[in-house]
Amino acid sequence: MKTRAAVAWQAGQPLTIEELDLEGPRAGEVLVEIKATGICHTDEYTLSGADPEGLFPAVLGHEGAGIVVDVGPGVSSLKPGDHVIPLYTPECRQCKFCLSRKTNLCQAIRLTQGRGLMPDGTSRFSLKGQPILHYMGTSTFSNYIVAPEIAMAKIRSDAPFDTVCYIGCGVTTGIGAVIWTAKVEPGANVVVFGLGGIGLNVIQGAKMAGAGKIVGVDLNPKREAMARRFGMTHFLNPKEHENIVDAIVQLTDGGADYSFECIGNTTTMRQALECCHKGWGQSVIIGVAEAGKEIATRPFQLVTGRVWKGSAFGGARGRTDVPKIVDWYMEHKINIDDLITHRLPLQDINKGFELMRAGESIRSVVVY
Ligand code: NAD
Ligand code: AHE
Ligand code: ZN
Repeated sequence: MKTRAAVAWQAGQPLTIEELDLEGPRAGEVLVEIKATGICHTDEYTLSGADPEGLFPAVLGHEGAGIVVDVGPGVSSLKPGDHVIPLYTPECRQCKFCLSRKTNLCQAIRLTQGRGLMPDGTSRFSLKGQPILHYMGTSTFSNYIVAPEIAMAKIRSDAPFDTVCYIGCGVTTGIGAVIWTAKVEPGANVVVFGLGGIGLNVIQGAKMAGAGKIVGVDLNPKREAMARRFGMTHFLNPKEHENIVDAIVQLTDGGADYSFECIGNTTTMRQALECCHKGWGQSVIIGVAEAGKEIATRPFQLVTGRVWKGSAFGGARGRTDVPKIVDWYMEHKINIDDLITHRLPLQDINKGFELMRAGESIRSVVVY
């Protein structure tokens, strides 16, 4: 069949809209009509050329929602008509990682996913016979996709696609990092570096967890009002402080119980660790740093009890946890609507990237 898709031909170039050929689902795969997709900073990171796994030409996008149209042989958990959110972190429930119960990082298809291919080592997308690569196993910048059954969360059918698509990455990443990775307890002081599409969901998660002070740090003063609406109690702009770590330590009576880096900058990663409370403060890295970048701190920071951690997809086990987050949204326990600042048709997808680069949007959603 044919599918309209935004193709990334090479790093740093705008996407172009193409009519691609899409092969049907093979064993264990499903065909999904994507109804809406968010644009996450990770798409921009890969498009920029900074992702060591970034391959071109590819169909980017990993924050979608849609409807199953067809299923391949052996698919048992999904049928045509089911509403789904594609998962860049699948959940096979059989691999060593899934069975460990210690991580959400299912590795069943990670190798081929990182090479832009389906688990059998081939791509379902092509243009005039030239294969076009998948991305993160999801490629939600295409109106139709093929993906493995284990990489689909089945969700309730009354949830609107143009908001719950954000649960495919940003909402789950931010809220999950607080409740599943850090396990923030009531009264804890939380510091959030970067108040974009991820950081604002960390703030929303911290509020849900009953955090005490919730301190937001961002260079963009426009982020303050929105962050306060989601539960931030104090805002710090690093431009207004000689030493941001000292400012945080002073504000939090000795340091953060939990900090979250939601930028992808190795300098702020160090600050996020070093602003943590001596003896127990934990810093969670969510931001994705460019190829070649490394983090540094004095080991003394760890010797004296601070803990450095990371979180991917909020520690969520997608097929199990994503449907629950959709329920939270439908029950008005979490707010997604206010974070979606722009809706665009596919042909304007590059505008969505420009809005992100300019700091004008929180989330832009492409509606097919
Ligand atoms: P975004 O562009 O919406 O937000 C980034 C925010 O950081 C902006 O508000 C910007 O003003 C602020 N910022 C930039 N530089 C800063 C600095 N030096 N000091 C203070 N603030 C600064 O991006 P996003 O979609 O929220 O993504 C944030 C990061 O999280 C990215 O690196 C993205 O790749 C990563 N991410 C990781 C996961 C994961 O599973 N680990 C999931 C999604 C996104
Ligand atoms: N290819 C990148 C990896 C980037 C990365 O860390 N991705 C996160 C999700 S970001 C979503 O917006 C993730 O899930 N990581 C775990 C994994 O297995 O990729 C690089 O830098 O190499
Ligand atoms: Zn993302």
